[in-house]
Amino acid sequence: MSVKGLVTYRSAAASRVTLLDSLATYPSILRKKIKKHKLYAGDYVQGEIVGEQFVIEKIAPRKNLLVRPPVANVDSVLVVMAMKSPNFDSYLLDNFLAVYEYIGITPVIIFNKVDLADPQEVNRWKKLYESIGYEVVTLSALQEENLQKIKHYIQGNITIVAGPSGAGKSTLLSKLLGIELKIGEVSEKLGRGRHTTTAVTLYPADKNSFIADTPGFSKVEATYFMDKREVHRYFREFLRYRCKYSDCTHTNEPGCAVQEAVMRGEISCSRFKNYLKIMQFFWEKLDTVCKESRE
Ligand SMILES: Nc1nc2c(ncn2[C@@H]2O[C@H](COP(=O)(O)OP(=O)(O)OP(=O)(O)O)[C@@H](O)[C@H]2O)c(=O)[nH]1
Ligand SMILES: [Mg+2]
Ligand SMILES: [Zn+2]
Repeated sequence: MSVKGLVTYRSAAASRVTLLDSLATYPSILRKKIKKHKLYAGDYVQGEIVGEQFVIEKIAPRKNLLVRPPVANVDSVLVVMAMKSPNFDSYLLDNFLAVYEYIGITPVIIFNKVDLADPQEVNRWKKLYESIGYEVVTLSALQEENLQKIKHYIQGNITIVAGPSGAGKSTLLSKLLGIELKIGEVSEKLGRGRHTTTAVTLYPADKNSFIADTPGFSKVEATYFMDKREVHRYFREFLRYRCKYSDCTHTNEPGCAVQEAVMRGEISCSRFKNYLKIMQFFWEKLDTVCKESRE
């Protein structure tokens, strides 16, 4: 009998499939005739249970595929940033946001370690990103403060927890799921000569909800994923303005409505500075427009 499942574990050497109704999990193999097909965590599959194994016969078309870590059919991304220790880095966050916008997944921003941070500063950043249109949750994973606010973004979804190293992703996931994830040691690395593959596990959260931890990046560059001339499309608030040229990159073009909006204080200096840094463009007006008093 053919049954449906979800690939909840994938490494270079092995995979596991979880049945969605019972959550029973089986080691899985690909049936001979699709042996050459690629298989990822997050793949919805159809197959047969033979003995103790799930034999995959069919892999459903993917709606998306994230590369680092490799997970298919991602519905939701939580970008976790520490507000302190390490210090909040808006450039890193803006790069993360642009990348997920580019992939087509609206990220939810999680500001973690609020127990260590200045509440006013946390609030300032929260307001800024909310004004752009992002959902922002502030919490302390360690002190289990506000964790329930995240449930809403996980329900019924395949979610990945992303963000820089040390942000508290593994801590958050451990507390949320009530499991013991080894902090800083969640994704096992399999050395394969010069190729290193990361194993991915999707943990069951709520009903029909699965969530994956990811190894932290210390650096994410939007331009690694997309062409420089495209980056402006993934800074949401820029899309509210119509420049003289429809393909304006908001750098050296005349009649740039985005630069005018920065000058009027409608677009945050922090965001525009980070954008210009990605574009590696020097705007001579930046220092006068963005005085210290403006974020
Ligand atoms: N004070 C405080 N510390 C936290 C909080 N969340 C996590 N930490 C600590 O921050 C450190 C890093 O936490 P991890 O959960 O390993 O961070 P990570 O994002 O998984 O890091 P990588 O796996 O390297 O990407 C640990 O020492 C945690 O105890 C928090 O809300 N408050
Ligand atoms: Mg971790
Ligand atoms: Zn422009």
